[in-house]
Amino acid sequence: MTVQHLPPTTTAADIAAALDVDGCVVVDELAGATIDQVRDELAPFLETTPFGPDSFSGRHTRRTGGLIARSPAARQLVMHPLVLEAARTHLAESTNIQLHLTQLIAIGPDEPAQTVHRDQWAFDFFPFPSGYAVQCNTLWAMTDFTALNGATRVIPGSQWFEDKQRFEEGDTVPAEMTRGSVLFYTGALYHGGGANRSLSVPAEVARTLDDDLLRLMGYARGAYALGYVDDLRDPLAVLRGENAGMGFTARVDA
Ligand SMILES: O=C(O)CCC(=O)C(=O)O
Ligand SMILES: [Fe+2]
Repeated sequence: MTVQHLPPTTTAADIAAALDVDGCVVVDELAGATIDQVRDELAPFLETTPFGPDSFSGRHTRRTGGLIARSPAARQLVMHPLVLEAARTHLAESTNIQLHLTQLIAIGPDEPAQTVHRDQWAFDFFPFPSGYAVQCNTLWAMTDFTALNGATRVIPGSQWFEDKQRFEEGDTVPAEMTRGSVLFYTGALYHGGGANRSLSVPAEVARTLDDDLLRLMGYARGAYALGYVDDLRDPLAVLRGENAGMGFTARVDA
């Protein structure tokens, strides 16, 4: 079970074909520099957005809406010709299509995985006939999506499953993708936001801190058998890239 990736030179027909089979597909690095503009334009709004009010929205997650008004660059993503053509092809049974909502989602450290769901349940849980596409969603990666930092979890092919099913994280796979890539998925696909298990201080920030502070933060062995990395290596040495050749490769890259 994996998520198909298509190159940015792909066609709407290929995206729609992948959606028919898997219910989801990633187009790699389609956004180009627009993603930086969107990030810059939305940064002040994201900062003042409160955390979610419930576990579905995510109590460690910020959801900034109204992107059409708040970010001119986001309009380019919404109006991307390939995206629109793919959506129209996927939703061919409808006379017209309309934008449902826009959101910048920032899943914070320690956020657990979101309940696996279908986005078309937004329509009051109306039981649409199997195979009838009502939504074509796009999730643009503002940062790399990794299994560790909360990449969206999907069940490829699940658009054909029975409605109102419950799934666990273990039934899903992460839609990993690089920044600027976009995940398309149909409204019937079972999916959910991933748990963000990355550290609250990313490694690139940690590397700028003093050893004493890092040791206090946990980059230290707590006791003989507590807190070492792989072959009894000191966590601070691993962060600093020392002893890198010893034992198997450990990565502290979150
Ligand atoms: O955050 C994500 O990756 C997905 C969020 C989602 O599926 C939703 O809020 O409906
Ligand atoms: Fe969703």
